Amino acid sequence: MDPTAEIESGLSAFGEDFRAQFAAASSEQDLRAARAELLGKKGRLTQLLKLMGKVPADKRRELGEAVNATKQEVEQSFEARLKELGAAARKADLEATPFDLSMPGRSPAPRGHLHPLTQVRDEILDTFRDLGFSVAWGPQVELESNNFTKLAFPPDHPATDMQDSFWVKVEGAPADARVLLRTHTSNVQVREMSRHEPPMAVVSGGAVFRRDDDVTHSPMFHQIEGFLVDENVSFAHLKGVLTAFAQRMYGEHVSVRFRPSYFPFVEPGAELDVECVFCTETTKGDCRVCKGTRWLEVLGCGMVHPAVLEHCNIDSERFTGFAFGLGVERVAMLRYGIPDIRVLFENDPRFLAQF
Ligand code: FA5
Repeated sequence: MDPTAEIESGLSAFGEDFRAQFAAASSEQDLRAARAELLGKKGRLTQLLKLMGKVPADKRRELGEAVNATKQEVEQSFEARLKELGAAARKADLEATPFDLSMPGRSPAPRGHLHPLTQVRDEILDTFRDLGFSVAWGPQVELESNNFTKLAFPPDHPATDMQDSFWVKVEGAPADARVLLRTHTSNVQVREMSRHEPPMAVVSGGAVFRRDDDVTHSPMFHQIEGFLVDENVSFAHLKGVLTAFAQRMYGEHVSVRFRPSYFPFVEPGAELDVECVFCTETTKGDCRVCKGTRWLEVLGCGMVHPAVLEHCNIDSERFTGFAFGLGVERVAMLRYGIPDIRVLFENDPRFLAQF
């Protein structure tokens, strides 16, 4: 075919096609693809232009102008369609369901916090730290001598029984070095008093173990232990420190009472009760927590038995001291009205999230 005729017919077909193609493009992406197909390096117009070299010189100018005019038309038509598509997209956007800016956002993953028992333990330790006590820690696996013997437990005391304590078999240990899971934190008394000279004021906390299991007793629970040894320490000091502690924990105006009690490692021994903070005008006499007694038992205490001081190489003629111990679970249960100790160890997030 004659190149001039070929270009002319190509241009006229082209003129009809591009309008149809642009009109059919329903997105900017489609429209740009159609344009590239027409005007791009391998596009139909470029192919026609390649024939220009074969066109006789006298026809070239006229034909060149026709090609340029077509090219311009394509560009104009492209721009017009681009505007149309843009306007349509904007209209669709405006007519779409609007964003609800008042909708609550997605909340971030919940943050964890310390276990309620750890919170209570730290609060008690902090209270004594403020009163001038230093904090010490002791092992949970302990020698019988530190847990019982040096604390003046008689060898036949029921607490030393297989039924009450968890004894640990240590291969190759001498027969007189029996080992158990500590039954209280009073082992820290023996360890600290054996290591340091008075004066000393120490508080400690941690897990202890007993063969107990009911709604208020768990085989593993936590205690806080405190003791102070110096010259001329009397029961008045014990009362002053523990009353200050009770007021800090349960309120400045809370009443306390000391009831005589027995522990082998103190003499005299006592139990500290605080006035029930759950009794109200309506529950009076029928309070679920204190069972109508109006008092809550908080801790065991007493003057350190001279035998304990001597076992730790402290001169009991010169030094005296007081000691106390309390159950952390009991404080937490009383404070939060938790009726069953086991929920403290089940780690149910529905329970823990309440603290
Ligand atoms: C003692 O353990 C003494 N060592 C406390 C002491 C220290 C007295 C220093 C004097 C001087 P007791 O066995 O009463 O005492 O235990 C203290 C507290 O631990 C109890 O009042 C109770 O709150 C808590 N407790 C005892 N057994 C359990 C248990 N199985 N589960 C949870 N708490 C318990």
